[in-house]
Amino acid sequence: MAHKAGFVNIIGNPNVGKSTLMNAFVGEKLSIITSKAQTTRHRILGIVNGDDFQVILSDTPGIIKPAYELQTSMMDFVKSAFEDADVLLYMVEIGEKALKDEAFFKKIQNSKIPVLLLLNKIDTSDQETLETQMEHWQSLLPNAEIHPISALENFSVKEVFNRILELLPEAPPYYPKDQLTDKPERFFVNETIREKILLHYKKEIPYSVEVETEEFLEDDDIIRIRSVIMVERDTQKGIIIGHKGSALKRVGVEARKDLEKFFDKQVHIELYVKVNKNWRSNSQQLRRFGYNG
Ligand SMILES: Nc1nc2c(ncn2[C@@H]2O[C@H](COP(=O)(O)OP(=O)(O)OP(=O)(O)O)[C@@H](O)[C@H]2O)c(=O)[nH]1
Ligand SMILES: [Mg+2]
Repeated sequence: MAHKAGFVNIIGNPNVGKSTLMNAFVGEKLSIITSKAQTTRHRILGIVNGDDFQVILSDTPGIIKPAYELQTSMMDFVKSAFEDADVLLYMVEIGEKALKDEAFFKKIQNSKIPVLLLLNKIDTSDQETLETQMEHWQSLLPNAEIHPISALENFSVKEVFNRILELLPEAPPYYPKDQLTDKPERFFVNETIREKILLHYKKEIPYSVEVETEEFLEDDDIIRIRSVIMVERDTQKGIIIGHKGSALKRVGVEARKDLEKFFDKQVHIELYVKVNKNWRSNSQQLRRFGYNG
């Protein structure tokens, strides 16, 4: 059989379950997941390899109207996902009406490539709501193929994957067949730490944080990691650290446990907190953290 390969890019509003779906396809926790919007800030590749196929999935940030430069860069990642897609996975969740950004929605409506509309979180819905929602989306996007799924419960994920394989063009693999992602190890360290911050801190704190791993030393039996948690203001630094360092300690312990699973090795983490004033609006800093800036 001929070899098939291509880019399958997942886009949609914040918090609809894009990262959950990518992880379900890949079978690894490549993307962090939380119940907060704007969890994903990058375009992250997850590659699923088979003897006669290579599906290159892209998880992307949820679509928003940018208010500061970091968010502009996040939306540039979404734009790039429109440009190279062979198949577009437009994810919505039950109850949602339309994409908040008109321009992006028009792009989906006018898409020349196949669009699969994934109606996610159907585990939270009844049959009647589901049918109404399917009609609603079919009328908005007559060219899209609608698939009701639950990324969390792994419902219909396999069926969608098989449909993707049918739609992919014949092509040789773009990446080595043992490659799982385009991101380096340090990226997953940064993201795991950021996930714990999203989970345990409130209000603007998670959105003011970036993580940078300064040291990643791998021995035969242990990985030694030193990472810096960057905040925008002095007051945020105190909040991150917490009473006698207890809050920061919790972040470290939980991140270590996840990373030990991810790397299948013992992990030691040292965490520091630094103030990096207004990094979210500083092009130079953003580039340093892997955004376009
Ligand atoms: N009930 C239910 N919850 C889901 C499902 N898929 C994802 N979730 C939950 O929805 C929340 C958001 O999931 P994510 O995968 O982080 O969503 P996302 O679209 O990547 O979010 P951003 O990166 O912020 O744009 C998490 O709490 C998930 O557990 C689903 O099929 N059913
Ligand atoms: Mg995400």
